[in-house]
Amino acid sequence: DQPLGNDRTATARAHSNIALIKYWGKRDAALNIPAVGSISLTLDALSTDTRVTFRSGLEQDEFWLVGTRADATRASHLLDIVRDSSGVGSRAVVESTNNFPTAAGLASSASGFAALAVAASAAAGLSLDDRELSILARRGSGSAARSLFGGIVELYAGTRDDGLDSFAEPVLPPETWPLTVVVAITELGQKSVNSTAGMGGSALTSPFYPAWVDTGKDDLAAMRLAIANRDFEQLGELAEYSCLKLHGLMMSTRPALLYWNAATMAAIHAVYELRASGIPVYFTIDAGPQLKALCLPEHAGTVADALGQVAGVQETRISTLGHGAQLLP
Ligand code: 2P0
Repeated sequence: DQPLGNDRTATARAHSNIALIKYWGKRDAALNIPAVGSISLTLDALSTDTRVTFRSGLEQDEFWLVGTRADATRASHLLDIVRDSSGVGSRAVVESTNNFPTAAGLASSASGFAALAVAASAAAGLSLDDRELSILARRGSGSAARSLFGGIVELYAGTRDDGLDSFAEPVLPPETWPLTVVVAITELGQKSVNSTAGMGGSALTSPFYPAWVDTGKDDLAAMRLAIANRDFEQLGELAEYSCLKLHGLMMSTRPALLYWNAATMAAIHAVYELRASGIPVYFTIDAGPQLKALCLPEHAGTVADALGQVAGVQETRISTLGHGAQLLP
């Protein structure tokens, strides 16, 4: 379809990511500044393509997710920031597709807002550097700041009130260390409590929240060291620790955030059994019931087979580390 003469359009691709050291909680809700830093892996197998078209005469922003009109509120919030800094006044059509089945409950605000930030800023004629793009993506969703970059990535909480020191940076490029992630999907369809609401609840009600924020820096430092030493066992142990600490925080929130189902728990035990049998594999779990197993490429097939046999696991998907967000021609 040919854009109209006065359309400003751009398309970008970004990959999803999973955190090894988790982000949960904000120090500024309006500017979406995280309370703790986080470290993640960008995943090659899960990506979003987003086209943004600013079109004069449109009355409101439109968001189309895999061909279906969806709520544009959060996209509009990011588009407003781009309009404010570029002088482009028009509303926009945002069209997003995923390279994975959207019904599989893997739809990710990380890849979505990273692709939106890159496409919207380019369509509006802004030339932002990587740090500015990461901050823009963070305004849409904290985890999206990390999807700007490939490989292993750290998002800083920063200390400034304006959030200009809360951005992500690459720690290791994807080719440097061939880490592999096996995603075990235990539930088709996204039924999770929204993360923004969930983390607000944790900050307000969990007695564990102050300890979570206090200990975050130590976890980041330990993970940075494990990465610098290419120490996979240390990386895996720290990732499981951060994951279980996060879920302890979630479970101690009122009302409780209990994201696991029976298959999630069975998959945790399958990972323990694989490890007892000598295969170095570790798990992490986000704000949902899917388990992600971290391993080295030579064990990915064995890990995927074992997780695929766990009662309640619907399917598995193997991912290597992916590249950062990019504009598409
Ligand atoms: C993470 N999660 O570090 C953690 C672990 C989920 C569990 O980042 O409110 O969707 O949009 O900034 O980025 C999910 O939170 O939250 C998340 P907002 P986001 O990956």
